[in-house]
Amino acid sequence: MTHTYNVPDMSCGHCKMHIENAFKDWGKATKWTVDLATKKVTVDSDERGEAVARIIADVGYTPSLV
Ligand SMILES: [Cu+2]
Repeated sequence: MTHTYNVPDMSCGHCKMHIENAFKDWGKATKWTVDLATKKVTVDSDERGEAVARIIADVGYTPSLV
């Protein structure tokens, strides 16, 4: 299942790397894309949307459903 979130408070390459690393460490997503231009994070995972959102929130950003 694909989950997409708006993350308006990510602003630079550091933010992108931070979130990408969080999903890498999580190990429950098969694919993730962090797009700074559109401020969207798209994640393929069988986990619930809340779990995906929590990964983003835990590294300091504010996800909201698209
Ligand atoms: Cu940043």
